[in-house]
Amino acid sequence: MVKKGIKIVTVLSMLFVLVFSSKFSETSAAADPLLEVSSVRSLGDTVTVPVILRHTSYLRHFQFTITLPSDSKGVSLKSFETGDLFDGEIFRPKVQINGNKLTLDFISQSGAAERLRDYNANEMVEIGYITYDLTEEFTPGQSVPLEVKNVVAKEKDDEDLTIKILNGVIEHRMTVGDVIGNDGVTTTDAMWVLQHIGKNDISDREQWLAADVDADGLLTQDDAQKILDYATGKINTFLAIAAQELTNGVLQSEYSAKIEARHGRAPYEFDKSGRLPSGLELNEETGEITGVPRKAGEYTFTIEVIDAVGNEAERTYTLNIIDSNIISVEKIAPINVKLGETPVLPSKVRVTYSDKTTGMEKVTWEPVDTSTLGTVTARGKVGDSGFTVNATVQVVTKNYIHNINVGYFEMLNVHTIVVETTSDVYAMTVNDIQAHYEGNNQYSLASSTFEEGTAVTIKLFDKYGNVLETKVQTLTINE
Ligand SMILES: [Ca+2]
Ligand SMILES: [Ca+2]
Repeated sequence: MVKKGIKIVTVLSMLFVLVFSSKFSETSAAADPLLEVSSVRSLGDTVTVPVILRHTSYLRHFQFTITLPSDSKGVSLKSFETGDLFDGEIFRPKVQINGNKLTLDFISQSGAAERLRDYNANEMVEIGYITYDLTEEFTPGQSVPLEVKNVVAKEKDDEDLTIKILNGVIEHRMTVGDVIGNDGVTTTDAMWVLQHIGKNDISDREQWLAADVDADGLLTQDDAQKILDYATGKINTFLAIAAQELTNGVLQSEYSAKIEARHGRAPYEFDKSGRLPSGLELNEETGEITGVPRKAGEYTFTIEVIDAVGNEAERTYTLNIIDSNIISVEKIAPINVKLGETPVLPSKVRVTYSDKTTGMEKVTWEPVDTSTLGTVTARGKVGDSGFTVNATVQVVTKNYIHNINVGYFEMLNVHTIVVETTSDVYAMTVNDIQAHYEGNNQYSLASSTFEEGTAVTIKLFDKYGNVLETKVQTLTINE
């Protein structure tokens, strides 16, 4: 009886794979054999990295090495545990650990090639699990690549098996979905998220991002449900497409937007269902939608993504193509607002007209709901053009910036920007140039490339590299 049950499950999972892979069958080639060293995150003092072989029919001999860069700090190889197939019964394992170099060598016990599909209908077998020790030298936000080298793979008749390699990575970050305990994604994480919905008490950006598993910028019941589904094995990925509102396209004017995948393994492949406005195209590798729209109207379409290990996700978008004498509006930088407060949005924006001249147009903003932490979109109307403009508003618990001072040394023609921040801030850039940390939560940058009266973009980051705040500052001397 038990065996029969397993068989039914196997057949169902095969059907599942068939149904879900058919969607992409037109665009993607048949899946090639793939050796995957996982991409994992950890905040603890150890991390376990699965090594997985996918889409491989036969295997007789398999040998490879996994190494870390020699200058990796705080990460050291501890042990390797073989998966069921590779622990001696089917394949004879030879495991060598030499410093941070792991060499694995498996030969089939029968001497002949083994049909791996007989052991797993899902076309993936676990070769094993590597455990690394992590010390304080492996600082938050750091990542270390795990590189696969010297691959020897033989299949039937001792022929070489061509195998794609997906190198691994260890990141000192919070695992997506593992919002408490640093003990993996469990039902406790789902319950925790459920209890924090609407409470607005997650002030740590990294924890917030790890909880928003569906990448829609809000913490909702869907996130808790997805974490529960993951913990109970119903889903095996948090791959998602980040939510965003697409800005208007204008008839006969260049359009560009970028769809972004989250929580999966790059490289990604994008596809669409439904119709894009004629003249626009989706770049299947980058997720960019570009072109010159040829027909006005409202278009709804779905973008699908498949990651490097075959997981899939989708999101539906609406894009308006309008006929306007304004052909583009200057992009508005994301802004922060404190919970419950009104965001300060620009009352005017710079626009480009169809005759290529530019000017300032008034914007009428719709009210923005800042009652919950997360990311919301502010929508504004540009004059009476029919053109709408979006701004990303990040609702946060505190102001990360205490003070900005702009100075000017006339003799050297150098502007200085000094920003006092909260202790959450670990790095700052001005126009993507790294600022210096002066101690006492103070960052500074001096440059002769800045001009009086122009605007610079200040970005603040937390210790994991997440953007805490983006601020556009006009260089007006105030000291
Ligand atoms: Ca957990
Ligand atoms: Ca969410």
